[in-house]
Amino acid sequence: MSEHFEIHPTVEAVAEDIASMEIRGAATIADAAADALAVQAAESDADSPDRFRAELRAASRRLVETRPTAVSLPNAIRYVLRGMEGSDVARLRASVTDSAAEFRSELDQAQENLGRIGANRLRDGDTVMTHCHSTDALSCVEAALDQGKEIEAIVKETRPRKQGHITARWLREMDVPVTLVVDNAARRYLDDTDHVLVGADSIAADGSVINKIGTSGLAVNARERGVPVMVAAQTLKFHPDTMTGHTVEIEMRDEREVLGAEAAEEIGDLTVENPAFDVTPPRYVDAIVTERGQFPPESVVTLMRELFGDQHGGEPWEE
Ligand code: RI2
Repeated sequence: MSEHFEIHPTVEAVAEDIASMEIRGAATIADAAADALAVQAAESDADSPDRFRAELRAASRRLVETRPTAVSLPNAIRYVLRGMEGSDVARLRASVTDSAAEFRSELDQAQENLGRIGANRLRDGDTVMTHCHSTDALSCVEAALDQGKEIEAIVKETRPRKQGHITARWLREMDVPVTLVVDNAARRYLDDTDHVLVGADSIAADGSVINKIGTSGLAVNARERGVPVMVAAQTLKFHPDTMTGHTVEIEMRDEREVLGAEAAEEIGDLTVENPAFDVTPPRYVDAIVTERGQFPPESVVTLMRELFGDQHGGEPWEE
């Protein structure tokens, strides 16, 4: 039987907030997870290096099990745990807090660099269509505005949780004119759109983009209307397991996000399905914009090999 290890209340709270989507968005989840591990390390009262490492692994497992699709979460945890080294608890503690701080600052830097690269694709006067809420995608708009370009946005509401509202709010804070449309209106408004601009929760080795449910339909429609699809995704979104044939698990969320208890009762016996993400095949994507440059989706595998090629074997949080 595995021993029970103390999980810090902050880690517990962050795990709950990720699961309930109080903390959401792939980059934000990664940032919060790294920070939670730093708290676990800083406040651990483990009396031996083995005990300290075991605690950090237990906290990591608690975080990694919250949501299955955004690979930024395990990638963040791998980064922090790989930095854990030292022969005594004090050194181990310092290595984890340093590693988490380094991860978080690289994350910020990567998003800024990505934004500048993505902004080069946007011309003065362009209109982008967004889906869901992605900080990577919005960093491209922000950088374009910094370059003095005028950008407008058509924002898809994004059922079931209407995360398009968050995008609309952020864009309005940047003074970008926003037109909010229901998801079903997207094809009609593609005629007024210069770029579809979305984020990603995971990028597979073949260049498939795993993003909020509805992205694939939007991309197919955009291709039919001749509108380019740009995916803003830091390399933190690259899914290393897909290099060895694994597929990305699609999270199924509570049916109540789609249909409330009262409405369900009124309709009668039925099945409600609520997949949070879908897979857009690479042929519908024009460019994946990362902090390392922009890539045709089919070529991301080369960069993935460079970044993850040497990572084999078990996960660092396994017992
Ligand atoms: P950033 C979100 O998932 C959306 O699908 C969004 O496109 C993606 O994360 C990336 O977000 P959810 O957590 O990392 O809302 O670009 O289910 O912020």
